[in-house]
Amino acid sequence: MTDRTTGPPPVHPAWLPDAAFAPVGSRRVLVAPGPDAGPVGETVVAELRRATAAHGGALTVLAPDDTAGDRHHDLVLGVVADGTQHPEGFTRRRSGGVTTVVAGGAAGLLYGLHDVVRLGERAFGDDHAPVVEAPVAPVRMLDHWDNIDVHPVMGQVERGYAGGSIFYADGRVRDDLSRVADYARLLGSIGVNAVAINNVNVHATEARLLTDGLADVARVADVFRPHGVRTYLSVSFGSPMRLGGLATNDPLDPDVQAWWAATADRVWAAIPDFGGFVVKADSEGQPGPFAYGRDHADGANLLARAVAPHGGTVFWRAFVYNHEQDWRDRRTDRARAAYDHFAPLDGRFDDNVVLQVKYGPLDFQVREAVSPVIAAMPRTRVAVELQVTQEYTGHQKHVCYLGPLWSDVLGFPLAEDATRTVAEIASGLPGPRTPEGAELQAGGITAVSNVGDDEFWTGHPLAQANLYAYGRLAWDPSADPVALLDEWLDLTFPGADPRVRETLHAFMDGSWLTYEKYTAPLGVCFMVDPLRGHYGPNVDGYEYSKWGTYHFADRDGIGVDRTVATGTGFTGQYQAPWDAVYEDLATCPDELLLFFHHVPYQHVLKSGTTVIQHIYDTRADAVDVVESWVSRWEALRGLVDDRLHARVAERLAEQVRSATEWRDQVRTYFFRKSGVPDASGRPIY
Ligand code: GCV
Repeated sequence: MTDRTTGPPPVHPAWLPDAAFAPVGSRRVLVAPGPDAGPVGETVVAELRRATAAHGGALTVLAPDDTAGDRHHDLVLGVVADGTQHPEGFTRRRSGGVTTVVAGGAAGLLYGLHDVVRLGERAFGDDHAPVVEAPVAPVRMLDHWDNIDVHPVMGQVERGYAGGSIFYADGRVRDDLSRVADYARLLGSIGVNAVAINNVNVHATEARLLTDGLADVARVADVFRPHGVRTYLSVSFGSPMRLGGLATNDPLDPDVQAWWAATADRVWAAIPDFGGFVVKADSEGQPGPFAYGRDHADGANLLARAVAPHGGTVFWRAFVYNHEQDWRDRRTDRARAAYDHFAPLDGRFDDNVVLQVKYGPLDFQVREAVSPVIAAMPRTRVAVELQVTQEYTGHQKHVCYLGPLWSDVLGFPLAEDATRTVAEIASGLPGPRTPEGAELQAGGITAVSNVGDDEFWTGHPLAQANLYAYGRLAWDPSADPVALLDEWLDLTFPGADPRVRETLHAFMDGSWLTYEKYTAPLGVCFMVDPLRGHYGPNVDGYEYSKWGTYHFADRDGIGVDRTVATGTGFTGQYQAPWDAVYEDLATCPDELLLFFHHVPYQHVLKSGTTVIQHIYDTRADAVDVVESWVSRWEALRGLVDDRLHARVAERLAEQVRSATEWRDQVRTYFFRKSGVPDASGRPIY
């Protein structure tokens, strides 16, 4: 189907192919961006111009002093900045055969336009009452773990599975930022409004973005701005010594404070709408305040005070733990670390600090308990951090649609007697039991991006759905992730044979649970291969290492006792009722059993089967599922773009191979450990 001669293949349009704009572009459209439209308003006009030119419609752009005239339009979009609309929100209605979008500002106009694009023909159907849309979280961010230089172990994009960086090449910021512009357009269409453009592990070259590289950062910010996206930098706590030649990085040292203040002045002079800094301090070898006997409130406030005069924000990561642990030490529990470090600091952070907390207490596992830190700091702005890049979920070689995982996390009722969800905490929204007059703090929702300079953006073309779902869930955490999958399918494959949607929906819908079933069981985590960057099985890969992530399997049983009664006490970090629910074997949910308890292999799950038989059965069943995808995908040959078909086919073959390896190693490992035969009689080696 693809007709191409020479040169690099065109970049895949992801969920914004021209055809997705046909329902809007074929109509008579009026847009009134208003007097303060700015670059985002210009983007809206440009999108409509492009769509109407491609699909035979007509566009009228109303200057601020014009009146609409008496011509009939099918779609009318405008800004009414009178405070009745959320500044990033909009109201859509259909009446008298006209669809109207009234936005609170230019960003809302952009989001309203894409809302209509997503609805397609349905936006032009029967009259309906106004639908009010506004984002739940104020900041909806993507973090890039991109390096300028190619790191010898991690490559250019740390935990990146889609080629090189879209921002950097040949040791500097790219001259040609057209891929960044395409990316910015994709992000604007799903409501992402913030991007940090370099790795939180700040190496020497990237550190200089903060000083010598500012003109280049300003060029990147210029590209994001028209799509409503603010630019942030990851910065090193060690910058005063590294870049400023100071003798210390001590947060209480006046010279250090002056250095950060002067640096922030220069940043905002170059980029007046710059967002702020993301900081990984005292974490996996990055410098931090501990070296000076200071705590993380001292550290975060140092930067916060430097950026405050400019309206900047500091996203301070809570991923602080001992990465030099002795595996023989059974009392130290990495899961406890973030709470132990940060919960006592609640109330000490400045207003422009956001504590960025990974969704689980370990590290973006396929199944983890939700981090208790998120609920532990009511006087601190908290952002929850997700991982779109598939570090632990198959490196974008495996189909693993993560929408359902994030939906579970964001909707989890972690606080206030299980009435206030993670998304509500991150967005500063009250739950039903929030005390009256409580001051609620909004942090935001953030995630590690999964894109690179690959022609499909994400290596595995179907991993585009994860980026899409992330943006849509950050906008509305209550959205149904399965409906979001369908949205993505409809936009990405507009007008395709219905078998394309059916087949892809069937694969992707439950693919996270399928992945879970052939990898580490029942919330025990890890078992991934450290030597292949967390890809593929290695049951004992982390068992005798310094990283603090153990499963403790022996001949009798498996799991980590994190109870207060007999274990590490981690369950005690949860608010009611979760402390009690997780503490008690009888109430702990099956899927997290081994995260919280060490149990015998013959322990009977709520599902009625034993732990060992569950391990045997689910691994085998999951591989059967993955194998069934291959022929179903083959049947779509000719119905989707050839290159896309070939890429997915190649990745599916690898998924089958890898899932089979997982199945056979995990089943065999536990048979050899336990000596318990598989009641199903399936082969074990
Ligand atoms: C950017 C995990 C990853 C690291 C990552 C770290 C983090 O440990 O394996 O690559 O570093 O998380 O989130 O800072």
